Amino acid sequence: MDDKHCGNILSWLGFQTREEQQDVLVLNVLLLGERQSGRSSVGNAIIGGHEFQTGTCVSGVPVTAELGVRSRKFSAFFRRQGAESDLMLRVMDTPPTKLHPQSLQELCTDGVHVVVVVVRVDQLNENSRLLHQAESLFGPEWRDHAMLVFTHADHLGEAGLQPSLYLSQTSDWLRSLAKEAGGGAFFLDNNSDWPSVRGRPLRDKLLQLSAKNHHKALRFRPD
Ligand SMILES: Nc1nc2c(ncn2[C@@H]2O[C@H](COP(=O)(O)OP(=O)(O)O)[C@@H](O)[C@H]2O)c(=O)[nH]1
Ligand SMILES: [Mg+2]
Repeated sequence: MDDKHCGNILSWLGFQTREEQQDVLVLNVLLLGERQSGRSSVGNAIIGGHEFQTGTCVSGVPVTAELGVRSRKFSAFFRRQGAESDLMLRVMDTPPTKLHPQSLQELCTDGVHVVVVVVRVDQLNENSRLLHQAESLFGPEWRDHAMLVFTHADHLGEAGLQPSLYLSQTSDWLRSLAKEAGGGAFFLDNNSDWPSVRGRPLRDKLLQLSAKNHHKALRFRPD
């Protein structure tokens, strides 16, 4: 008898398979960032695969301008109330021009648990419009659900610059956000390791941050 039939008979007899017993926590993660900031690469690290297309612009047109959601379930990722629990991450990649609350709401009807603001360390980041976008999508409480991810951290390493020194010299809005964001700041080198490996600390942070907010989701404000 194969496992499938075995499972059916067990559930017919009233037993639950391991899969059915397992608790699942679903977290919705929204990525915000300018074009070429490394947003899709961060999405891949979080998901632990190559789900989002990444790359450079061709004649100023990005390789993908779609609003995309990718999900992945991480089995037995953590324990709660003494039992193993799965973590299901639903990651939304949002090209900056497609940030309409209505379409985001349709993709994510349960709201957003964590907002990941993606910024490159090797560019001047004077413009703080991401802050205004996030604020108009969710209101001021979004900062409790925010995490700042600096990509291209390999360039800091090459320049011999410590993340703390970089933070002390970066734009005011980034320095304040790094302090105020519930999940703080995280430096990511998307060139190192496999997405599944380099994403692990990010997934841990996302889970910690959401737990700090009692897994409450932010709701989109109407237009
Ligand atoms: N050196 C380096 N390149 C990166 C890093 N993150 C992303 N990239 C590259 O930057 C380009 C744009 O990344 P992508 O994730 O597509 O950016 P998006 O337009 O914001 O979605 C791609 O060629 C990536 O491979 C990083 O941490 N270091
Ligand atoms: Mg992209």
